[in-house]
Amino acid sequence: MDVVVAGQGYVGLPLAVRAAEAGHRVVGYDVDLHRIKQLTAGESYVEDVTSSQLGAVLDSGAYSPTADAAELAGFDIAVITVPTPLRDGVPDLTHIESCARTLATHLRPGATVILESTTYPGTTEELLLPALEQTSGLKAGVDFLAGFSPERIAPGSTRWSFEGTPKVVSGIDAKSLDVIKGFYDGIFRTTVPVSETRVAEMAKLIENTYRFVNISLVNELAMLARPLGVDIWEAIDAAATKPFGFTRFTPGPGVGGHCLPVDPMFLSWKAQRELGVPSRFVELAADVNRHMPDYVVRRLTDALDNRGTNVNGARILLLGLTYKINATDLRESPSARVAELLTGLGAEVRGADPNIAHGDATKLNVPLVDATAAQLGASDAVVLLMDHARFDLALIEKNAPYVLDCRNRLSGPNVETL
Ligand code: SAJ
Repeated sequence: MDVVVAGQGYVGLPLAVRAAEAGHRVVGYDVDLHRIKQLTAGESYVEDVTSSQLGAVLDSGAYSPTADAAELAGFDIAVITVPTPLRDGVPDLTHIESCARTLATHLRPGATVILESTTYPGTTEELLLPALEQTSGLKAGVDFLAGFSPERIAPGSTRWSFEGTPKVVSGIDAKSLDVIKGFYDGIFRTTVPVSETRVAEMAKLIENTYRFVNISLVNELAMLARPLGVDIWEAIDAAATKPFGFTRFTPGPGVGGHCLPVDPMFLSWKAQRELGVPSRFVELAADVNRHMPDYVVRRLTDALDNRGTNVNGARILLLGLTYKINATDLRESPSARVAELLTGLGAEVRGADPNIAHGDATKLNVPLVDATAAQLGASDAVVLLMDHARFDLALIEKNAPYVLDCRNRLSGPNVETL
């Protein structure tokens, strides 16, 4: 079939390439001209798609990237995988709306539109369909089909492959579900049909809200355990030996990324708007997670005080600036807030992260250095925020005068854990 995947990011590009490999003729549409230039040159910027995979579907003609909306004409299936960020705590669905209107100019009777972008329950029915109908003059469920299928990309995951991750699918009616399930059955090993689109929209939010709330729980327990004289890390490891009814989460310097800090807020925003009450769990979890950088800085200033060093003027080295271990993404990374707070207290802050290019650190306003013995030894304190595999942990233990270890990876008289 003729397939359009609108949005060629970490969700859209893997889907477009897998659909091309499954035999579809795929147009990868994105408004970012630089991305289209890279894709046309066979350069993948997404962990889950190698440049050789991209090159193969480009060479076969099965996949063609474009920023020209005219090339969307004639699609049988269009999948929307555009960002849905929060703007001042409010879901920003403008990318979905503008993409839907662009697709609608080429929407033909019998075609199908699928939304994958994470959003609040009701978006497909309340926003996507009207945008498609108003611009095309066609009627959903009569002239064209539609549905929602949440993305479940775990960037860089070695355990779950793209096609090996079960895919929840839904349609606005039985015919839509049938066509949408058939499309994904050709790409994913398992599809999970549900009765309506808002169930699929809600399933995605449940997945990530569950994770967000439980991370905030262990973060709060970490802050309580220390004054109670309990090693929270050992206690969590012991709890994790329970083979049922428990999932292991670990404390950290905060919750970053473009999924977890965002997705649960869609739920709370929708509940507040529709029901007049927010989700208290989500609001509390957000408060706890949002303040973990403050807790890290408080622990650090206490440690410096105990060593007779004033945080004002102290040389602090932050290790691991991305939002999660072994990631390259800086979005919503807690390191930015930690650096901002320490700088505000007069500390001289530097950062080290082998996963990011020195040019990327400008977003953090933190000078980047390498985690060498000299840099470690020249610091008054070191904070291990993300325990990237590329860090030499023994070198850190040996050379840092003091380390606040937010990941429980180090040991020694100069090491304290979160
Ligand atoms: N974090 C903790 N403690 C934990 C787990 C995570 O502090 O026990 C922090 C991480 O350091 C990071 C943030 O939470 O700052 C998010 O980490 P994450 O492991 O959830 O990674 P993400 O944001 O890439 O989440 C994505 C999600 N996938 C999708 O939304 C499709 C999530 O549902 C996946 O479970 C996760 O990937 C994954 O498992 O890789």
